[in-house]
Amino acid sequence: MSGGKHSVIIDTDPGVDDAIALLFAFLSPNIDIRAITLTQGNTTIENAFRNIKQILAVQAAHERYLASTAPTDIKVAPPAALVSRESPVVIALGQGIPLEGEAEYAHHFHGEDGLGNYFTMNPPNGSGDGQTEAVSKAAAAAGAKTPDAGAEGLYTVSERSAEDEIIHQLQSHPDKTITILALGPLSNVARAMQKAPETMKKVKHIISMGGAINHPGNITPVSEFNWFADGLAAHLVIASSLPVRVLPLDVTMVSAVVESRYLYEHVAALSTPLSNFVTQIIQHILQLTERSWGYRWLTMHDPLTIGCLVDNSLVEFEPLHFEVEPSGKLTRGMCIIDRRPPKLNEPAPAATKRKNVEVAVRGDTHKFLKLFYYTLFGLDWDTLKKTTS
Ligand SMILES: [Ca+2]
Repeated sequence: MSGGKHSVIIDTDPGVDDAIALLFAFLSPNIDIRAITLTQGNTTIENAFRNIKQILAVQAAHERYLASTAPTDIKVAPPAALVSRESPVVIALGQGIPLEGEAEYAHHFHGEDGLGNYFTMNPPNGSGDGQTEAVSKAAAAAGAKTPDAGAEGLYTVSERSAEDEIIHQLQSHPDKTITILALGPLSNVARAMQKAPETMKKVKHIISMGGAINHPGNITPVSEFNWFADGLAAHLVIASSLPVRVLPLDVTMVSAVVESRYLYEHVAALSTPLSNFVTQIIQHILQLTERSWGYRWLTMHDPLTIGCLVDNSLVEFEPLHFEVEPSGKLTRGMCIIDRRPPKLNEPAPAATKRKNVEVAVRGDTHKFLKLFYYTLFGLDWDTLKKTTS
C-alpha cells in the first residue's frame, strides 16, 4: 500500500463502473474524498446526479448493515466512511456539455438511466430524492432509525459549479496534496484549467481513465469513449504542463476484467445492500456482452483507476509524449504518438519532447482482483478461484 491518506476529488459520470469505483473508494481506508464533481458522459448530468444519490444511499445502507451484523457474518469490516463522516460529501454539478459540440452518452451500454436500468428494476419510492424501495428496505432490515432518509444528510450540493469546486478545493488545500481522479470525460477538469491555470498547478496528480494507445478504441475504431466524448478537453489536459497520469484501454481491458460467474456465485450470495446493488446494475451490460460477443465479463476501468491510488504497486506508469486529437472527423479523441525514427544527426523526436504525462503500461491483475473482492465484499480472490464452478 502507498503510505498515508490520499485526498481526492472524484470527477465522474456515473455510470456502472463509476458506481462500483465510488463504492470501492468509499470503502478504501486510505482514500479521503474531498468532493465529487459530476460530468456528463455515460449519461446526462441529471441522471448523474440521481445516480450519485443512489450510490450514496447504497453505501449508507451497507454501512448500517455492517454495523448491525455480527463480525463473523462478513469477513471485512471497513471503516464507516460515509455515515460517520464529520461532514457530508460535497457534490458539485458540471455544465453537462463538452467544451465544444453536443454531449455524447453511452446509454446503449450503461442503460437508459446510466446505471444498467436500475431505476426500472427499483422504481423510486416517491421521497423525491431518487431513493428506491430496495435501499429503504435494506436500510430498514439493517435497523436504520430512519430508513426513508435515503441519501439525505449524506451529501451537500455545492453552490459552486464542478469546475469552480475543483478550483476551490485546490485553493483550500496545501500545494500538491489533492489528486483529481477523472473517471469520465475531462470537461470539468479542462474548464477549471481554463479558468484558473495557476491554481491548477497546485494539483498533485490528475489521473484520467481514458485513451487508447495501442489498443483499438471502444467508441470509434481509434478512440476511447471518455476522450472521444470531450476531445478538446482531453487535448487540453494532455497538452498542459500539469502532472497527468493516464489509464488507457491498453491496461484497463487487460488487468481489470471481472468474470460474472464469480460475482453471481459468491457476491450475490452475500445479499448485502452493496452486493445486491452491484449484481443488479451489471445485469444489462452482461446481457449485452453475451448477446454481442458471447462472454459475460465486465471491465472495471474506473475501479482500476481508484485502485492505482489505493495501492501504488498495482499499476506501472511510464512517461510518454503524445497528443490527443481534439476534433477530427474520424479521429476525435485519438492518441497521436510520434513513432517516426530519429532523423539523421538529430535526437529521436520523443527525446526532444516534454514527458510529464505518464501512461499506465502494466497492471497486476491478481493484485487488483484481490483488492477488488476484499474491499467491496470481504471475499478472498484466491479462495473464490478455487471454489467456483
Ligand atoms: Ca466513467
